[in-house]
Amino acid sequence: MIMKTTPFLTFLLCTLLSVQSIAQPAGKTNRIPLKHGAHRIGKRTDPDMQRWREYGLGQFIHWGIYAIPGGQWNGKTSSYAAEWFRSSGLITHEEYDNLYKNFNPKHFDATRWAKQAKQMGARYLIFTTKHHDGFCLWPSKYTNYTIANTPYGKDIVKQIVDAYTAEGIDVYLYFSIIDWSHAGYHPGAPITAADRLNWAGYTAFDNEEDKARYETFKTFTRNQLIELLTNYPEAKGLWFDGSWEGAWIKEAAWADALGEELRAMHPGLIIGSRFRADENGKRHEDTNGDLIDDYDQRFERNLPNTLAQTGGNDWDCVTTIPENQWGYHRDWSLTYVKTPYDLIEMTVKANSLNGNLVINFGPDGDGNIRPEETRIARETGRWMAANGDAVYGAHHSILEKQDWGYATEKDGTTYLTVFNKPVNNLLRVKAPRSTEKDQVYVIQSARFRTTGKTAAIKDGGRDKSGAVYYDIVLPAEIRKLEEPFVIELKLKQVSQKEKAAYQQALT
Ligand code: JFZ
Repeated sequence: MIMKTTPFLTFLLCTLLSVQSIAQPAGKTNRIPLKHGAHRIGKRTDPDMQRWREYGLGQFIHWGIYAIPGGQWNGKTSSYAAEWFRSSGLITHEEYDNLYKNFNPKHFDATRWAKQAKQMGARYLIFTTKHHDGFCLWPSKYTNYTIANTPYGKDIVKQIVDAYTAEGIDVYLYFSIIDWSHAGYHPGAPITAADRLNWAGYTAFDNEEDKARYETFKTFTRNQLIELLTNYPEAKGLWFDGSWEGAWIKEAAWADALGEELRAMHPGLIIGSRFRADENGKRHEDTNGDLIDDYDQRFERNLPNTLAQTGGNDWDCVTTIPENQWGYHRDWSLTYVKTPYDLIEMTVKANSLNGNLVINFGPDGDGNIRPEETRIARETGRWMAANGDAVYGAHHSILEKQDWGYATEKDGTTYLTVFNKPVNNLLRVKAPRSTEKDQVYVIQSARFRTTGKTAAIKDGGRDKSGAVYYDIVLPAEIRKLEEPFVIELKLKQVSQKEKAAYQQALT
């Protein structure tokens, strides 16, 4: 049958088709050509990125002149993020911009910090070289607003890079794209939903003067990044922040070229997804849904719950210890403060979903790490030293998420990290349906990491899906534990007949 198309039918068809393509996100088959989207589909496979993937746990440090007020000024306390103190309303900009003249952290000892991070079990550090206020912890040639012009005078970034590198902890440089100290800096107009739909009509600047001044800021930003990689070649990567503002988003092409330039001068450089947007203003994931740059930079509020939510990307997640405080705040009574077990749970969860967790510290204005953080680092480290095999280099396991906690897998061992101990002391493990025909999973061996003892296991039956259940019996030494514990399992796929033999041997 030949269908006659009338102009009206053509119009109708076109409308339907175009509505369809708007309503559905661009799928893998319907790719939109991009100049400044992701330059690679899928994960990096080189040794530097492989090393990144095995870190498991990292430390973040927010340090700068905001540590001097520590959230308080003239007897008043602000619950505002301490590192944003300049905008808190408690201090004038003039007062804040002169704080650096008193920055003299006489107790600062980079080696002490690095040894503590090592003891905590951190394998990488992200360090604030420059936060939104623009103050540089290294003696940048391109501004006077640096550590060189404080009473302290010495290069802090260098001491950090040297001390952490000496402890075998890789260093990543945090760099804020927002810089309130630079005359050419401008946030641009905020990106609105309408801007996104009509990109062509969007302008970051409504006057030529701001636009011209922003060019000086771009040059300054490029100079500083090249300077950082030149001065600190041991740094493994860059962690960008403040890249959400309109003026920067509009610079997609320029930022893309800068990223390529930085990669060329520093082979293996690792850059997260918070550096640049694509030409449509899309951040993190480009217009086609592909991750921009090397890994997804997440925050605790979007710690994923399932592997599907990670999009199969490399990712890490940074977290504060008190709520929403990254820089030093004198008063930690204002919000909930995470415990070492909260942080350990986030760490194990992240690794079970193929990500790393990064715990933030905010040292004070004298260069001390506060006692609460020291205690948290020590207790986290004590647990990591005993159970780190469940984290370092361990990734998603074939076990689905279960009530008792999280499963990770490394080199054929499955690690169950138990956060919720069942009151009946039978820890039920569900092994999925086998991928081999007529086979099931058996537990070949199970061992409590804390005691080194083998676990007794009861057969827990199976369900219609073919999944098999096992009940691990928790003995008295494990029942009385008040901390998360790890069970090491060896799982094997066997025939039903062989399963019976295994079961005999185990119980
Ligand atoms: C940014 C900064 O403004 C803040 O001061 C701190 O340095 C932090 C690490 O980064 O704040 C953010 C940015 C994004 C999210 C949360 C805090 N987020 O997407 O959840």
